[in-house]
Amino acid sequence: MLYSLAFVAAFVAQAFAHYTFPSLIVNDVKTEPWVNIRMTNNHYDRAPVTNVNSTDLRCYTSKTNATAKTIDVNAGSTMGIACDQTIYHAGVVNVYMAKSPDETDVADWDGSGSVWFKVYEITAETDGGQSITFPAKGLPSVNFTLPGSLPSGQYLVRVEAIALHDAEQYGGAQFYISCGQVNVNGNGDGKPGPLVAIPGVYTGYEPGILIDINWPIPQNYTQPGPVGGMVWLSSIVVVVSDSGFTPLYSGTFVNTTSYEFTFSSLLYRYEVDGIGRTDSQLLARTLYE
Ligand SMILES: [Cu+2]
Repeated sequence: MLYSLAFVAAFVAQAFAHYTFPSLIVNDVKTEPWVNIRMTNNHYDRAPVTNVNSTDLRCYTSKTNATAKTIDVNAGSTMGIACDQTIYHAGVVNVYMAKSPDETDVADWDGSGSVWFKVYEITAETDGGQSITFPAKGLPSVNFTLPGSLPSGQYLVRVEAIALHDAEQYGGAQFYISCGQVNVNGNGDGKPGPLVAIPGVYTGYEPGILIDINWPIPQNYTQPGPVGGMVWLSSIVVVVSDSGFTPLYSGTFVNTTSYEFTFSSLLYRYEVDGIGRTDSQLLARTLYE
């Protein structure tokens, strides 16, 4: 009898240590569980996805085949994705969105292809090896601002809380995932990117996924996934690559010696130094500095 009580207690503790993200927060109101978010396979046991190559890394609905009701949100507003309890484990968070193709109701769309862009992240804080902390740990929800330049239309919005407490071995990171459906209203003319496929975005060997967070204390932390934040260019013309630079964005040429681009809703104009100089390096430096 004592033995079985202990077993039950251990099982309950394990289930409690896991979590799901069943609700959106729109206009400060938390939606009912699994109404605007597709019910995930783990809605009962809360077990995470650990195989980054699985289709379940996307929306975790292979068994439920769930769809959801699409809810209106405004570009530029703050919304959230709520946990059923709090984010219990040490780890980091990414929020991705993907716009459903024209003429396709997002409720009928699976989010396949290179369609996902990152809109928000909560990374780890390090200080060169003295400590590592995880600001996402303990949060009841992940709240973020929808970019004002987000084009109107229907989107999947996907939260990914990556628990790293057992991540020192391959496949040990735990992905807590869900996908909501939103209809974005606004006049945004941004061009979200870079775009990635999910699964496909991770190999599982990224330094922010395969990592021992305990010992030795990591000196730094690299957030998994594409760079977030530098993604709202409404006048992208070309993507260029220079030796020594990762491929980056270029702007629209105003004339032969200047160009301009929009980033985070601000218009930037740069004068190019000297006739005939390519703009790519200059812009790359500008964005990174
Ligand atoms: Cu857990």
